[in-house]
Amino acid sequence: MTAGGPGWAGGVFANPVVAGMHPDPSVCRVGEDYYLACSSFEYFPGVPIFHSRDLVHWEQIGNVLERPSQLVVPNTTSSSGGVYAPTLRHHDGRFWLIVTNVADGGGTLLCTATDAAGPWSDPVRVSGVAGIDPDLAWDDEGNCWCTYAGIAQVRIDPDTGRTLGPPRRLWSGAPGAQAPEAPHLYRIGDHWYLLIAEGGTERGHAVSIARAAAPGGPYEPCPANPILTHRGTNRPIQNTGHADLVEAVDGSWWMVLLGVRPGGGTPGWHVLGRETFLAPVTWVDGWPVVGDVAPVMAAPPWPAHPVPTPPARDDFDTDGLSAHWLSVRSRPADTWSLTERPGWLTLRAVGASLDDPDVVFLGRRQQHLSCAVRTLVDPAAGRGGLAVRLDERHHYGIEVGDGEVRVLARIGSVRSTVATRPVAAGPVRLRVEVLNPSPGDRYPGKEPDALRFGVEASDGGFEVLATLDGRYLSTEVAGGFTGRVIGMYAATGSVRFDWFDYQPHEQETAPAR
Ligand code: 6LW
Repeated sequence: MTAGGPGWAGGVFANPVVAGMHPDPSVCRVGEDYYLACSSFEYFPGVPIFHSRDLVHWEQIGNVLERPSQLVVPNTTSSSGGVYAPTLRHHDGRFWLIVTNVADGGGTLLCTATDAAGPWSDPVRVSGVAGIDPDLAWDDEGNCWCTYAGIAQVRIDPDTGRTLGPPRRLWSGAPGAQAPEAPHLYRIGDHWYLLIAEGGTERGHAVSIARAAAPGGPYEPCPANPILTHRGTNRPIQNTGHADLVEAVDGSWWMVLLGVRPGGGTPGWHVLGRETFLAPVTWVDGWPVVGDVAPVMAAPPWPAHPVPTPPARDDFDTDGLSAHWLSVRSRPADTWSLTERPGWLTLRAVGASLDDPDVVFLGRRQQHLSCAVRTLVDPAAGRGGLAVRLDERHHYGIEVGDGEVRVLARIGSVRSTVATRPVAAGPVRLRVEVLNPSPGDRYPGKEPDALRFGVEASDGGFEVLATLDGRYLSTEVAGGFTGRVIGMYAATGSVRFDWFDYQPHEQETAPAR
């Protein structure tokens, strides 16, 4: 492996480059700065946005859809509904972000900003786009082309959202391929390149490409298609697809893509959702050739630009919530407060449990295969606690209230109180440990990980009340497009949290953030 530029430990970097549920990455470069956006589904705020100087270290700088005027995800929206697959571009001095909110009548939304960190505009609706995964590209005449899943294309006025002319079909990958989607269109040299995903976002996922002399085609498929797939392999990173290309400052090319890290025995369960990976790209005979997508990669030839790791503990001593905090569907102002008891987060219950679409939950993506999550909760005026959430029908939690700590599990239509223990009045430390003790153990029936729930004494001693199999909080079991989110919730009344602490167990391949 060749050593990279200065600052790369061992001349390598670790994939994924954005760990945890960060799928459908879209990337663009402005000078020496790179920006990346991902899907967010039923969570609020929507479309996390990242900045990097080296394509490997990414720092979340905001969310595109962070106001109710930009994002409506009604309570009728199912999990994995909501915000799908953005495209992020920089054109004419502005950032452009086009995305589908499938919860909102399939609306295609287009927002702009001069600073990628925001504020982003209220969305313009692009009503003539009849598909998910919209892309934006401009030709030399200034025409703006919106290409979307199918694969189809329509010319639009990006300022008003009006479509200009009828949509037309372009190219749909291999004949009969499942789910041609995730198109991105680029002018590179003399050609227009149409990059797509096909095969579905599960184990059959793949990336293919075609090229044409004009944005509307006719398109000539690459003879080497698919240019990327891990289907049928035993590689540790699976489901590779939904990619975007970027030219680095030095003229080299790179691909960001989604992939998953299944664990446990056959058939393998991935629990962190679809994550963002990086791969080098070279050009041979006018076609891109994608390098290996592996957990350890040869570093790029430029210097590393590490980003600050957010502190493990949030003490709730600030005026607002950090960009990585997620609520389910919406975050009504009267459901949370950092000032009601200064230095504490107060959550006020609406939904009665994590089964409910309007549960008041504040969490962050699980980004490490093994981690410990702790909180100090005061249940004097309500009942609530810590939960690991995949969706409404798949979650584990530990909550305190009415003089008792309870471990609760919901798996599909089965609900169970797994353990109970009396506690004295006053604040209680709750703890969840996610243990991935034997990565790579493919023994049939082996779980991908185990989750331990319990209470913590003030000296740090951990009293485990229940240990639960992690496979039931995986995408293979729950279905859909999301991954685990771990956080605090209120089931009744007002529940107060002094701090929330997320600690990776060891230095994993994935960079902490
Ligand atoms: C997204 C589609 C996909 O719209 O999954 O993997 C869908 N690809 O392109 C949801 O993320």
